[in-house]
Amino acid sequence: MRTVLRSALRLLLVLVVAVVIGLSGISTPATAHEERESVFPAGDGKVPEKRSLKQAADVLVVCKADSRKRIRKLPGKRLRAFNMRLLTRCEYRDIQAAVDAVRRQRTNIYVLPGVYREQPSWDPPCAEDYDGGIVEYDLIVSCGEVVNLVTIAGDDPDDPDIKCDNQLCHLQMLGTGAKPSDVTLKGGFREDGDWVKHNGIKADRADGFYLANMKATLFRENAFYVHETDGYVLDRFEGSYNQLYGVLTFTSDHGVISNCNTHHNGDSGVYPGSAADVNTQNTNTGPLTRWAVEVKRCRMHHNALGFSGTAGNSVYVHHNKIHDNGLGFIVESILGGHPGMPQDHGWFENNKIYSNNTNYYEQYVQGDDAACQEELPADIGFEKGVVCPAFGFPVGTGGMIIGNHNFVSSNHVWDNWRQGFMLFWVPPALMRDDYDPTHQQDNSNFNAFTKNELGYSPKGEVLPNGIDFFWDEAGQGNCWQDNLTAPGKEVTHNYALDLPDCGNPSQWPIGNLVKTTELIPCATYDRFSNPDPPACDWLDTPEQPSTDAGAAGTQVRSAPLDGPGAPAALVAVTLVGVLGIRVAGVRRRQRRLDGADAADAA
Ligand SMILES: [Ca+2]
Ligand SMILES: [Ca+2]
Ligand SMILES: [Ca+2]
Repeated sequence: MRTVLRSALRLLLVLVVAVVIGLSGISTPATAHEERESVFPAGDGKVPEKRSLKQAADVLVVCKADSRKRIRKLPGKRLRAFNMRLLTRCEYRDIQAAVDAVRRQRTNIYVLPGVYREQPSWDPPCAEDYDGGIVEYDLIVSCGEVVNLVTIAGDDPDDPDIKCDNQLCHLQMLGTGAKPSDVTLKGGFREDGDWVKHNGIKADRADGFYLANMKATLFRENAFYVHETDGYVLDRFEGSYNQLYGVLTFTSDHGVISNCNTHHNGDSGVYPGSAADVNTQNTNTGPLTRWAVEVKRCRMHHNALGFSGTAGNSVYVHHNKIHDNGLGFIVESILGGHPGMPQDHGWFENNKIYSNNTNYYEQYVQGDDAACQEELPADIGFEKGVVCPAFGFPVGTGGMIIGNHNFVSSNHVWDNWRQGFMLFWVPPALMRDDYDPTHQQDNSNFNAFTKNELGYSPKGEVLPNGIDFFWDEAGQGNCWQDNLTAPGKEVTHNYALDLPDCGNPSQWPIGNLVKTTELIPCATYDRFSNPDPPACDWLDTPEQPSTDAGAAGTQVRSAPLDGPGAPAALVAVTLVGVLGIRVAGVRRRQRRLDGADAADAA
């Protein structure tokens, strides 16, 4: 009987969802980056290890005219001597020129202190016919400059696999300064005010790529980008002031992203999207023994999102500081077009996740004079810290999970004014155009939140989260256990009962649609055409919670919404809500038209 009811509910839901789409004209959010069809690498590679100058098969050196001057200012005699020695071997003024000169696998390229603009990559003859569309791998090989300042492409486009086989495999690119910013790759803007380039450095099918001690800044999309690559390390780098990501890795495996500083990016600081789906058959929830990428000892701050991963599968994220973003981190199963859906097996441990309350929507996107609405990218002020969020996500949230088997343990989480963690279900039919009825509950199940320290800083200052845990009551196998609070406080959450513990995790796959449908209006956010979606409160700054919040016995919980009439009531609520959005949307369009008429008349 229960099964029948569930199936009926599921069908009803899919129908509602279909109606929602039809009525409201919601288009599912576009992916933040237009990318070619991508596949996972074979997964037989490994994380590369740093090579010394002596261990390299070949050594190439890149420098600028003023490198000598900069080297003299470096701290430390040994570091200066090392740089001076390399300077005598310098043959290239541009990083791409050195990459093009590589003749042997396992080459080390040393990049000496300087600011690299890579002018030869700006308008090469091969890019003349490029129309701005999706860039296939063939084009990356023949003319990576269409989108990248520096391209490392390791696979022969004419062999059938995506495995690296040319001289660029196992390439190491090493900045030689004292800190990443001593070697800066700067995109920035052209004279006409447009971006110089989409990406800073792209490693494409470049197995074994190792980059260290560099900064890349001001790109239309990403500072660093690793794609279809098995085995890579990005260590000690800064990625900042980019319209999308500080670092993006996509359909890649055996990665390490470490010791980084990523800030002021319009999507996220660190984004391992569609990470290799290596645990898709694993029915255990962490800790893991195999992961696709390890992200450690990074600072991700003042981005729209600190860390994100659409289909962020098997990401091991630990010992990072994630703070002062709009949203601390998210792994999700929302956006279509990402291999490896649904998301699964993130492992988040020993991170400090705090004060993620920065509202870039109000600051820079909404309102008539909003900086992000400037026509020319050069006028927006990215280099001064203007961040233009690419998506509408709940400001004031530590971590948001829409996926399965995520293991969230021993993190320190405080001062996130809306909520510490948010566990959520999204309907695949609505978000990913996946109408297979058996997929409709493919998230969020078997997630565990254990031993997290909530609502106080490492110094012991009481700084509560709005609530510690938001759950939409959906999914099976989810549990919360042994989470710690300040003395005299209780774990706060929005569930009417006690949150299920890991001995007796959640059972009922269909959640509270009132909570779930919060997402729907917010999903219509668009930086340009819908910067302030009606009925979406995610983009408002939540009030700072009082330090009295969460005192034992003062728990505020939502009223239970169950009983036999509930599903129908919820569907009705959903429909009414959606109609509301539609009406509001029509009104707004009308207003805009009126406004245009008025402007014409004037
Ligand atoms: Ca190939
Ligand atoms: Ca190949
Ligand atoms: Ca997956």
